[in-house]
Amino acid sequence: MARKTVAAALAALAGAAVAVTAPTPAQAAAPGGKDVTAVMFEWNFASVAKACTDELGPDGYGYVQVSPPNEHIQGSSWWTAYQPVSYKIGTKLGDRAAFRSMVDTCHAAGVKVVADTVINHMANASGTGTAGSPFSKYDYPGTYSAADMDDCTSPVTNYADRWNVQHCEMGGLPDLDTGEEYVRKTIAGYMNDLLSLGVDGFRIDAAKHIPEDDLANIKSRLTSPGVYWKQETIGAAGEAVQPPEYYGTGDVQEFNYAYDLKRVFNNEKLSELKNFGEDWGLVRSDKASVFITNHDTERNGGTLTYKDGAKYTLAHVFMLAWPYGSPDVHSGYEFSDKDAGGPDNGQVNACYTDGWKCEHAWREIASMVKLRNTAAGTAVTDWWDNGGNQIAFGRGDKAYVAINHEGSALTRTFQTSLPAGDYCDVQSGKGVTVNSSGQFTATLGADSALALHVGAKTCGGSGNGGGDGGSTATGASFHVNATTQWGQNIYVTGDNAALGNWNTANALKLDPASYPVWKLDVSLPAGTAFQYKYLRKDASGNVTWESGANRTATVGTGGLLTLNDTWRG
Ligand code: ARE
Ligand code: CA
Repeated sequence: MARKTVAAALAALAGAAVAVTAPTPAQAAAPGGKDVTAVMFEWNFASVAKACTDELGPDGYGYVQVSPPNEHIQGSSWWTAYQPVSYKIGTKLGDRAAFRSMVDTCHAAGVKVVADTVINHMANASGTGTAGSPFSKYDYPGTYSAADMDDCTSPVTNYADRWNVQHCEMGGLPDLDTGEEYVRKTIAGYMNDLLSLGVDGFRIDAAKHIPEDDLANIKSRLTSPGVYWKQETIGAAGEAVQPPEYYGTGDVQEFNYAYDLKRVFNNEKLSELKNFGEDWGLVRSDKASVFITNHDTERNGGTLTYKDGAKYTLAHVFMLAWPYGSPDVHSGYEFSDKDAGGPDNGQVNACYTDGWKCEHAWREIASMVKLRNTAAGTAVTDWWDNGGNQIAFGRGDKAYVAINHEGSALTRTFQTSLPAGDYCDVQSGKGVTVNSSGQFTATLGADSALALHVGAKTCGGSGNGGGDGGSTATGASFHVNATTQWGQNIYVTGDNAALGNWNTANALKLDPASYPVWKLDVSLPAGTAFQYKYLRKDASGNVTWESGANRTATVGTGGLLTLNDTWRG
């Protein structure tokens, strides 16, 4: 155990003071930039790389966050990743080469990379780590020995006591003495190694358990001391350590944001959200990292989760439209066992298979990322609510969003500040026309949303929808008779880009206005031979394909080919 002398303690304080008075480092999540992070919980590096290319880059995500990449204890539970054994890069998610390649691929797709970084503690176990290093509790050969551990070797028990929180063992995990020169140097060495591989930011796990002065000192040693940091500082009333203490080193994860939204969507009224943010006692907006759920709270019941259906989806729509903090979209997997690690050791062969939820790719969520980017820097305007669970608001002349979290449909003429013209409702994929007074009339089904922005004037992927007069348009008119349950929708996908290339995330939603017949017209060049199939998604994005073989059709030269189909259950 390192017992600090008074002189050493004073020297440490003096060093910290220098770091604290240095200019506040610039944050990578600059206002007006692409500030949405997709958190790919337990995805292996190769799968993250593919998601960057296929979805995150095209959808406008600014960042992707990956699970801890360093050596940790072995085991199938996800939480093994939070028990470090060394700072070698090597876990079931991939080795150093896979990590580097993932960073390069994400950068090529325009997506920056954030690494979840566990630097407060080491493993509470003995054995061999995921990269082959032998270790025992308090001894991690080549990285740390007992002398590098903090003075308190009993568990954190009292969150009202700063010293107990920061120097004892959180969850019984051996606590590093981050006041020590060797420990600071070693942690900075690990983070500099990640920076050398191209990493753009860090989530600092358990930041509350590390004194801010220690973090400032460690950050000052980095090759880019202004790099983006997102610090896990769970704010709770009555605790000694509070999130604003950590503003000097970066953003802080505002857990109360997610707790508040869970309460409002479950038991209160969306109309209360009119001044959501700092007025509610949340941390400074420009320092807040926010989320609807994260890997801990989706397991401990603190927040909404994919098990909450439309509420979960609509809360994301709100978060992404609302100008407070920088949002994280957690992309996880189905579980009944809270300890279970990611399916298939993190290999994602396709979204919505093997339990992967792919929240980042849900149309209702993914489509809002570009809306947020387009509206960046624009304040809320044109707020409307019904005094209950129907709200609508604009982002100046850039965007407009309506959310209906009532059990019945909402038909209304909405007042916006948008320029007149045609828009795509990126939630439903249907066109909306705003008149010269900035108004439009629309019907929103129960538990659904509508979202318009100036970056999406026409619906339908591949540049369809512009120019050509109706009489010369060719394509397919999909009609399928399909009965559904509340919250379910029918989609079509097929073997060409306009139909989403068999990717269920890009499948096209049909219109239920003639229920039980769902309809959609899709423009396709004359002569296009294609295969297609219908699928059903529930409110959480779970996909059910119709049975049987792929359907086939060929577009003629005379307008729309009408396909009268019946769902094959
Ligand atoms: C596992 C076992 C434990 C065992 C431990 C050591 O589950 O039973 O004692 O190993 O052998 C994750 C899991 C833990 C797991 C750990 C290590 O959640 O269950 O422990 O990995 O494998 C506090 C911290 C906060 C922390 C939460 C979980 O302040 O930093 O607890 N969150 C992060 C991560 C977690 C991770 C760790 C830290 C550890 O996000 O996923 O743990 O690296 C109040 C306080 C909060 C406090 C909360 C819960 O709300 O305000 O500050 O959070 O209570 O105690
Ligand atoms: Ca500590």
